[in-house]
Amino acid sequence: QGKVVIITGASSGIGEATALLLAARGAKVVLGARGTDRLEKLAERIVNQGGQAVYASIDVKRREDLTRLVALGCEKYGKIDVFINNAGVMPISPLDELRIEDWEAMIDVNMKGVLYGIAAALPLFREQGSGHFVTTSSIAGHKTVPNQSVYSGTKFAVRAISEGLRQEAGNQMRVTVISPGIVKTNFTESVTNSEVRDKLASIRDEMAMPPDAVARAIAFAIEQPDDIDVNEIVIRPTAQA
Ligand code: NJP
Repeated sequence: QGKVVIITGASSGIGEATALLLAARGAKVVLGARGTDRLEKLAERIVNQGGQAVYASIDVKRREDLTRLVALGCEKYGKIDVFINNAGVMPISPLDELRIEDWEAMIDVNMKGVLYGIAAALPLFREQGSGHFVTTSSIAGHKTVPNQSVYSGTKFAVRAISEGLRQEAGNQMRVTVISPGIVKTNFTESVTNSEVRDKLASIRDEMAMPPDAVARAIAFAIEQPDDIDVNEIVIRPTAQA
């Protein structure tokens, strides 16, 4: 209730579902992604439902965009309580194909984007003496499988970074990692290898859980009392091995 929550990757999937759920429960949400049209519609929908939302077009590959998002939240709502580092891409492929641009995109968005988010909010959280970082990792951040090495690497990395952050934060901040299994979202669209994309899409259509399920897990972590830190939630469809 009344928490100010920044969400990156808010224009679709898990980020959008989380924005809708948290806003319905009284949070003031600050939405960021590249797709301005979708953000505008989402913010409008939240406001029409009686909630509070602002948005900014940001690219998490640019550090200054994350700084701008934090500044927007502070300007509109006076503080930031939660920073959800959720934006991510998954253009997976076999390493032999040397899709270097895809590797770089995953490192830039999934890893450096998360670090830029931390850099944007950490000084403010220290100043406030409170704050909560939530980062969307993955089951792929626990175990890798063929074709997913680089994606997995970025998701292992953000779990490690989050755990280090938690240990350094002392009792001023909470740090939560959300590690979902397969979720029914647009994530397959970033896969440039059509064979891998089709296979992933068919697994998704067969068993993926709705993004709402992940949004509820995020809400659970955020809504704990301040002295309770949910460090990680692993959540997958029952049918996923
Ligand atoms: O996917 P999708 P998800 N700068 O594609 C944004 C992880 N995950 O909800 O910029 C800023 O619907 C993009 O917005 P736009 C996954 O790794 C998923 O599934 O407008 N934003 C969109 O809002 C990721 O970390 C599954 O294109 C950027 C959002 O990111 C997180 O869940 C399983 C951006 C992606 O939404 C959310 O992904 C798992 C940039 N440069 C982990 N690039 C799963 N779906 O199965 C992208 O284990 N975005």
